[in-house]
Amino acid sequence: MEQTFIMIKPDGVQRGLVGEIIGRFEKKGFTLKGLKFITVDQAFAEKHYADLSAKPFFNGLVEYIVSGPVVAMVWEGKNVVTTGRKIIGATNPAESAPGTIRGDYAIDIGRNVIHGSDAVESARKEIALWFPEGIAEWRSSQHSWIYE
Ligand code: DAT
Ligand code: MG
Repeated sequence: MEQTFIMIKPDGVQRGLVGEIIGRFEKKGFTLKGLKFITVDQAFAEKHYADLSAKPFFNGLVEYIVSGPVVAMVWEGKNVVTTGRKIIGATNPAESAPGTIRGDYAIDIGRNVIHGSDAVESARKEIALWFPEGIAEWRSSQHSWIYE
């Protein structure tokens, strides 16, 4: 089953959105496979966002991610990468549809509350980076009520 890496950024934690965000993924029917509350350092944040290192906003982005604790998660389910990105909404909250997390809870692109992997391959890399110890193996008892 497909997995994605979802991270509630420091602003989401500070603003008390952790329960709301986890609830949206949970109620959709996705399965929580890993979760940690963690403050990362600059080198780690730079690794996570390595693909963006040439961007003019990179330093500000790294500074933001290290500015407080984040909630790092692995969610599992059919098409969870693409659907997770839809639940999150467009990168710039000015363009995120209402009903999406960023559309409902964010205004500035540099304070957009949440991260979600953009492809199955980047999800695999991000899960390995954030959860080197591995993740839980379990199957929800609701499985047959969510999947045909
Ligand atoms: P996403 O988080 O939707 O996958 P991304 O991977 O392109 O978007 O960029 C990572 C983060 O960097 C994004 O959530 C917010 C920040 N960012 C992206 N584009 C930006 C820009 N033009 N100005 C400021 N911050 C930006
Ligand atoms: Mg991205």
